[in-house]
Amino acid sequence: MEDLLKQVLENFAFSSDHYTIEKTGTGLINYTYLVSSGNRKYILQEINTSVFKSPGIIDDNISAIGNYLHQHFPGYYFTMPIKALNGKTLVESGNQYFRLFEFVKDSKTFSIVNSTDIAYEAAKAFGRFTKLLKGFNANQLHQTIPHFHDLILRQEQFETAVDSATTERFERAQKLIEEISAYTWITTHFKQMIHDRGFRKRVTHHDTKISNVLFDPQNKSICVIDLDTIMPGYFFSDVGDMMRTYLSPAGEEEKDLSLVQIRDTYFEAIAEGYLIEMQEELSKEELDAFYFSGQFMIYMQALRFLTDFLNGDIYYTAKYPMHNFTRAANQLQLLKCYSAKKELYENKIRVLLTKKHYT
Ligand code: GN1
Ligand code: MG
Repeated sequence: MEDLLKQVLENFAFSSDHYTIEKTGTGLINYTYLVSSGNRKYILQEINTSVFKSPGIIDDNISAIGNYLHQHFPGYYFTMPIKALNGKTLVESGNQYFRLFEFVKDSKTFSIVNSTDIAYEAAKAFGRFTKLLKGFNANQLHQTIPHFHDLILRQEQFETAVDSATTERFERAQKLIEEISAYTWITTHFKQMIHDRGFRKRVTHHDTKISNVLFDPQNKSICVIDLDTIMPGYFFSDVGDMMRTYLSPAGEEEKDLSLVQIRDTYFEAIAEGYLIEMQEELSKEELDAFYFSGQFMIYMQALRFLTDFLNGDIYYTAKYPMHNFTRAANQLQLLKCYSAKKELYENKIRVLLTKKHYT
């Protein structure tokens, strides 16, 4: 591997005795390295091509968006990959694909949200991203993963996995399969929503976990990162993934389910941060679905983890035998806790929307 990385970096004019490489990042899909050279740092990333089958289209999307933002909002910070010596931002080496980013100076990321100010900042950053791109024709973007957040497809994939699982995996998961089936109505509801004209396709990030926002030393957001799944999509993907990943003090890896909880003030922070940017953009139908966003994303992630467990851990990196099962159980617990808040949270949104200036 080291030789391969060396070879890749040569494409960016790095000479091998002038830098060090270490593995970094918490993503479940791509492989990320921190490259240090003198007082400069870079992020080198290998794209996982079993997930992203055509890496070139990610590159096209990022440059289309980057160029638009640069032209219309020159002050907006957007991380563009660095050009290699041949002028390209995507480097292929032995059927593996890499890109290099400058490490944003003095930036940091969080892996868990531990203050409402951080949740607010992140939600505002993702809302602003979609808002600034409202004049950009989302349909010109490629689908980097076709049907990525199509819950109808995820439901079908889950049902196929239930039917084709080994007896051992099926028996281990049987109780969880039964419990998750009580939430199939979420897929039915999604189906109705996407046929409703009130729901618009916009430029959506599709992976709004907290580690995908860079913060400055004062804990203000600098920019959003991890741009691979930027595609046309619905606002509820982004809002829902924030609910999924910011509301609980324990993340999706937590095995002790009693630690999975929902924090009301974090719900408020997400809603305030996102809506300060996006309230004017969203239709009445979309605003009405604000709370549902969380159910949609938490349910979909529970399905995806359980599907992968039933399929024998072929998609998400599994570090121990029951890893994807445990992740699915964690997400189902989160879904139960979140669903218990329906009335309270729908009311919070109603109150928030009646206040004109809520900063
Ligand atoms: C994957 O690799 P990462 O952490 O950026 C996944 C997301 C899931 C997430 C769950 C392309 O994201 O959809 O929400 O894991 N990305 C892809 O942790 O499948
Ligand atoms: Mg990602």
